[in-house]
Amino acid sequence: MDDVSPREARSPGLSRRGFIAGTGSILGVAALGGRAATACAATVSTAASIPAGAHVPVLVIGTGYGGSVAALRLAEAGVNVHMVEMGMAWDTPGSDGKIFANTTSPDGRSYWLRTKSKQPLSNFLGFPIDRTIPRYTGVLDAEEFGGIIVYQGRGVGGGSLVNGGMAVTPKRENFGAILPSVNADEMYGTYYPRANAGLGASVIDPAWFESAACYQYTRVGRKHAQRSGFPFVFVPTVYDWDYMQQEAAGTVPKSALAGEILYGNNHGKRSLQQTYLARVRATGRVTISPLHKVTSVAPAAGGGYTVVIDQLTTTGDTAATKTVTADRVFFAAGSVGTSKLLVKLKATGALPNLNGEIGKGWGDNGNVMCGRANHLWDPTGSLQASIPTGGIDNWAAGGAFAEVAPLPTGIETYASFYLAITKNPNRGQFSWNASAGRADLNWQTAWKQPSIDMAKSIFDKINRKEGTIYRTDLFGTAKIWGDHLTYHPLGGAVLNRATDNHGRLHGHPGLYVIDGALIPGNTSVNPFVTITALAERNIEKIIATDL
Ligand code: FAE
Repeated sequence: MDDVSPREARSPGLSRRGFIAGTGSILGVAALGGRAATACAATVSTAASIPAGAHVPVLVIGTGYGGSVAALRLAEAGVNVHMVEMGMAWDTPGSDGKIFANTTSPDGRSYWLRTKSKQPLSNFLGFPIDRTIPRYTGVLDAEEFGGIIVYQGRGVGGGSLVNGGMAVTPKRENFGAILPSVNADEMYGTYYPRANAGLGASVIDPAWFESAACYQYTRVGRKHAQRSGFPFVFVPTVYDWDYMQQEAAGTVPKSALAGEILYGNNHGKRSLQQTYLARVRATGRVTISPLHKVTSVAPAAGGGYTVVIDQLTTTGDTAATKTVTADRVFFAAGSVGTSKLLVKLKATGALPNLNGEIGKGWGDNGNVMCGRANHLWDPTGSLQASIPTGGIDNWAAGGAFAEVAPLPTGIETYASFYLAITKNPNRGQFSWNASAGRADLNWQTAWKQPSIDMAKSIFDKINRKEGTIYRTDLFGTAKIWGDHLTYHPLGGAVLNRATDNHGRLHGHPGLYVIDGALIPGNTSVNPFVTITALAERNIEKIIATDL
């Protein structure tokens, strides 16, 4: 099987061999069907992944934003790094020629170890739209806790594989409430610009926006916002706008204009694979083991840390358990992944000196969704670019920032759809459930009520002004609010509480947190730029003082 992806073929100077270790072409056979997915599990190569008994200077758990920044800057400083990622490499097309499945036709590639899809919008016209899929180590995890479903990316690139690409820097006046112990001058002078450059963030060409059929839904959203007196703002994204214009012209394969987003974009979106991780790869100092899940970190007898890793098959079984040693370990498993690991390691005595802040300060970034039913003379368009590019800012007055989101169904829905980020003050806590052998989160669905109230500060007013109503058919029957989920988990190992002011975990020198777990529950906008900028800030300090 050929393990050179189309992207690699365009960049022959950079070999992926030896960088992403041990996946071969698992997806090549497996992407589409249950049988193929099962059959291909046996083909997972163990040849080049991290060997049992290895001793590495730095081990990074997870390959999302925090992990990619840490790996890049450490490698540039001359340190060899091994990255361990529980999800797949996502570098090889399936038998349909595509790496990722389309949003409208989920298959095994779409969900992490589920037999039925779990779409954020579960219904349309009241009818359930989830479908049976093969159980497979797919790209989107809908992780269910007591009162909330937390959506997360799984694979090399973490959340960048599945997210909407909205690259938003918070307003400076809000920063003090987001990360109170961090110097805002440094963030806005150095680290936000560094992060935005590294991520490839840019704003849509306003002239093209005004004429593009695929952004009619956003123009309608803007019109309604402005008629009710709310500021509409363009937000930067990491999508390649030139590519999208070519999609619209019909000269390249479509991605954003074919509705690709939630289960990955085959073209156009600059995920971490095309930005930070491409640079990581070019250093020649970093290797990645996909389908490897860290289950334990504990002090090693001779110094450093003993790390236990399960190697997974594509049906989620453990093919091998490996024990390695690392001088330093960076937790970059995402807010949920890092929190779950740390509460377990503290409670089970593996890392007994972690402090009492572990697991605390978790928030959902105030996420709540809703749709509005427009009049028949106010259509939002049958062609909708899957990359949102604008939002309604009512943060100061009403505690809500609402992105004007697409409903890329391919048909006219007469719906406006929104994901609101709100100033919800509620915070959850992870704790170790010893009898069940898992980490629990104590979030309650009722804790979303402040988010609903804040979102209503925008949409009740717009509905009154436009003479329109909320859609009640998207999250069930007769249910207005998508209050059962978040895309933006944050916190659980909060900066300057569970760690020092640069992410060093208290109690165990050489252990660091460098992902969304550091941020106490809310960023006032979409979070990945802030996660990236904070990681840039922290790793610079850690390299200068600890290594
Ligand atoms: P993350 O990117 O989640 O990476 C963590 C990685 O660690 C993952 O690849 C995991 O598979 C891996 N991992 C977890 N546990 C283990 C383990 N035990 N062993 C090995 N590996 C492990 O973390 N944010 C925006 O700013 N703009 C958007 O438009 C946006 N849209 C979104 C849409 C969706 C559907 C979703 C799900 C998220 C969206 N986000 C968006 C959120 C954003 O993707 C998220 O905040 C970041 O990805 C979090 O970055 P971290 O580095 O914390």
